Amino acid sequence: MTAPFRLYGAELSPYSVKVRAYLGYKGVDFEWLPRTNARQEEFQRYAKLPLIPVLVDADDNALQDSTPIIEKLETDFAENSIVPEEASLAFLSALIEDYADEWVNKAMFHYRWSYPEDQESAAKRITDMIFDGAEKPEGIEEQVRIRMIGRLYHVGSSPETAPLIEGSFARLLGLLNTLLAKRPFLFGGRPSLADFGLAGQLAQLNSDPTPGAILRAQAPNVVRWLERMEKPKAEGPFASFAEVSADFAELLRDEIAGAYLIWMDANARAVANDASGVSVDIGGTNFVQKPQRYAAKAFNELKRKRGLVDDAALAALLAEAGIEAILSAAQQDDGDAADDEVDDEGDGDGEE
Ligand SMILES: N[C@@H](CCC(=O)N[C@@H](CS)C(=O)NCC(=O)O)C(=O)O
Repeated sequence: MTAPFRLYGAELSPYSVKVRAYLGYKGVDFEWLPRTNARQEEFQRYAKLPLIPVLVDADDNALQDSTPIIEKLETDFAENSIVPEEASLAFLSALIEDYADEWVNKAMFHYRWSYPEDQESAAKRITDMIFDGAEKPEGIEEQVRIRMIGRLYHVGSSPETAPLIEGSFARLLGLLNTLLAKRPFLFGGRPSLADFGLAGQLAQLNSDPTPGAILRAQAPNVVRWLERMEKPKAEGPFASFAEVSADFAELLRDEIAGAYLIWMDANARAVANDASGVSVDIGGTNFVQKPQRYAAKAFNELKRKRGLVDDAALAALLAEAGIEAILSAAQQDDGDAADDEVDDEGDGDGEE
């Protein structure tokens, strides 16, 4: 792909903000284009699916989905790589990024659309962006609010699952706050793919009233890291796997094996069986939601990446956390079912 780029996105879209921070870090020339009503036709010309972000290059090639966008740019712009050279650390980074995209996103969507103060704040900011100074139609904020509340089921948020989702968020914050007291970024002196994925989601949570107050009260190191992640700069090299792996043991066991991968596995099975819902026990909570094809595809991609790394220390860390068991027992690739599917997409934030 060739610079300069145009990035269609939104301030309230975690995946858009993730790609924007990444482009800034790589120092490539790009223009940030909020998806306003006025730009809708232009946006639709490039978007295969009605989702942001969309990245368009100087030759009018368009790319969608934040992870493949970043992976493609990494091959074209190798300097300041966000992928640690050690394959074991690179796998941890990819795993944590996917956890952010597919699981932390549930907390983001849950807080934004479950509590009145958060709903009102997000509905106002989204419609401010869409109408971009033009007069808003009567009742439009309320329409957005109602529409997004109706989509809580798509991510599995309900009064029954709220304690699980909120507990998961609190646990993540505690672990990250400890980790980021030691280093500027997750894996050392420079940001990795995992930093960009997590910061994309957590910056949204920080901007919403209810989870933002929790972040500021309980995780000051995370708040400072989020500020760094808006325009990240390399401050030193990546650490080695041996230096940092123990710091991730709890996150891998309690969050990644204990919640996210249980859900990813159940979701992949539901998608393969064409089931109408996913229902799975996560730590004593019955977690129910609409199957998501994109997450099933991401799960296959994760298994593929795991299969590429032959490293005894990584295998030991993942086995100890209970991750190897889930990844190896998980069912076979069901192909590229997610391509061209839109029915389960678009629950990343609340854009109209
Ligand atoms: N897997 C995609 C997810 C993109 C996504 O869900 N985008 C949301 C905003 S964050 C969206 O465009 N939703 C459409 C809508 O709300 O109209 C990625 O990584 O980029």
